[in-house]
Amino acid sequence: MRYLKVIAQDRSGQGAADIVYFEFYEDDQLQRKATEADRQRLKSFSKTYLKCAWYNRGEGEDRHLRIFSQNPSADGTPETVRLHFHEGPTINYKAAAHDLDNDGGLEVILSSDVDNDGRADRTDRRRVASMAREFLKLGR
Ligand SMILES: [Ca+2]
Ligand SMILES: [Ca+2]
Repeated sequence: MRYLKVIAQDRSGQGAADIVYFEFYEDDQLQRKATEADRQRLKSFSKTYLKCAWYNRGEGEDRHLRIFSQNPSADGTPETVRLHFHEGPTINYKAAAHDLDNDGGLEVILSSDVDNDGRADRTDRRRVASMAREFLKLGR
C-alpha cells in the first residue's frame, strides 16, 4: 500500500506546530522525502493539516497522518481517500472522503473531530475534504 506520511512538529516549543514535512511510503518502506516541488504543491494541504493540531513536541514523529487513496473498481480514478491519524503504530482516529459517482467530486465525508477542538462538525468535514482534494492533486 502506498501512502503519504505527514508529520507536524512544534520545534520551538510554542505550543503549536511550526513545521510540516512529508514522506512517501510504499508497504511501510520509505520511498522518498518530499521535494521542493512537492512541498509547493502541498502548501494548502500543510495549512489545513496544521489546523488539525496533530503534532509532536520537538522532533518527535509518533503523531502523524497517513493519507492514501483507494480505487477498488480499478477504473483509474480513486473512489476513496482515507486519512489515518496515528499515534505511533496505532490509529488514533480516522476520516474518509468518498467519490460515489466517480466524477472526481467527493460527495461523502466521514469525519470525527479531526481538528481536535472538542466538536465534530462541518468545519472538520471541510478540512477532510480539502486535504483529500489536495492529496488527489498530487497524483495528477
Ligand atoms: Ca462524485
Ligand atoms: Ca472539530
